Amino acid sequence: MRFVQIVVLAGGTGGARFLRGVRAAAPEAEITAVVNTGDDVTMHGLRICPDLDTVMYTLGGGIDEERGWGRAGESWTVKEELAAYDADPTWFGLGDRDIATHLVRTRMLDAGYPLSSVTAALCTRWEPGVTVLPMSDQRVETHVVVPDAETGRPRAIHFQEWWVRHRAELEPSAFVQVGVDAARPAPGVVEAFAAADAILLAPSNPVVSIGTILGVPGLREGLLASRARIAGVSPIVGGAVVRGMADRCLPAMGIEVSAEGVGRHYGARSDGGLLDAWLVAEDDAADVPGVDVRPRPLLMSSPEATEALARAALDACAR
Ligand code: FO1
Repeated sequence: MRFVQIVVLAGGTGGARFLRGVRAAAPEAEITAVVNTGDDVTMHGLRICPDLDTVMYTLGGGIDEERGWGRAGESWTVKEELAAYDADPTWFGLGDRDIATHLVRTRMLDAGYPLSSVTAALCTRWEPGVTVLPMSDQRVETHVVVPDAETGRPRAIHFQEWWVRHRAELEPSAFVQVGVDAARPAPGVVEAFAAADAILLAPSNPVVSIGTILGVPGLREGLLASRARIAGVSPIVGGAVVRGMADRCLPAMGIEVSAEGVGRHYGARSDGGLLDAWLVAEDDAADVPGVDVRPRPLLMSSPEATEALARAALDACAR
């Protein structure tokens, strides 16, 4: 089946790589990426959108492949100068090239442009080959509830502090999307679902990426109203994450760290959940009632493997 309009829900590195595969598997299709903005943070006066930038840089050819975020050929002079001033936070890596993106975005946001317009403007330089939409133009920030170092009492810290400063080592008891109640899907998101003939959930973090996107009021309803079939790709292979920290997030939500656990968490569309189909690694048994479970090679170890994975996910959307 040839797809004309494909929508992909995606977070950071894994989602961006998967999108590269979708673009390769369906070069003639209109592809829309609906991207998580819960990781966004303001630092040193700059608005930073990690997942939007990772998608834009990865699809635009500017990503540092080894790090999976930030720019290739990066330098860290400003970061060193900030550290010399002991200017907090010194634990967050702002690259010199990357700062230009944050400066342009911050100036446009301050001038009143919505995040979706800012993202479109930045993408005119990078030409990602897909439409990159933030999940919402309103600010939604993921905070993580962890035990306070001194008192042990629950304290909320920004996701970036948890993930970057503490390497997700502090035990999370909850994830809170600050501002989500006042948020709405960004312009074009619900329209993209309505026009789609395939909808894919990238192998991104089910809690802080896919979960945050789906938590935007009205977004899940728009997704489920689509006539397109919805296929997800498990981010858990053999009971472990391929990359990132989903294994640190899932237990806090009572979700088993397995392809079956995440598949059941997303649920069967026929049963009020999300999935028509669920791609799992070939060695992973996953019993997800009501869902078409398809064992496939999930490791995006090469462009060819990534394209094959994207094609398998699209095949699962074919009627
Ligand atoms: N991740 C790190 O592990 N260390 C960093 O210093 C860091 C800086 C950073 C700056 C800009 C940006 O867009 C992403 C950055 N990330 C860094 C990655 C970021 O924390 C993650 O990409 C997402 O938030 C989680 O997917």
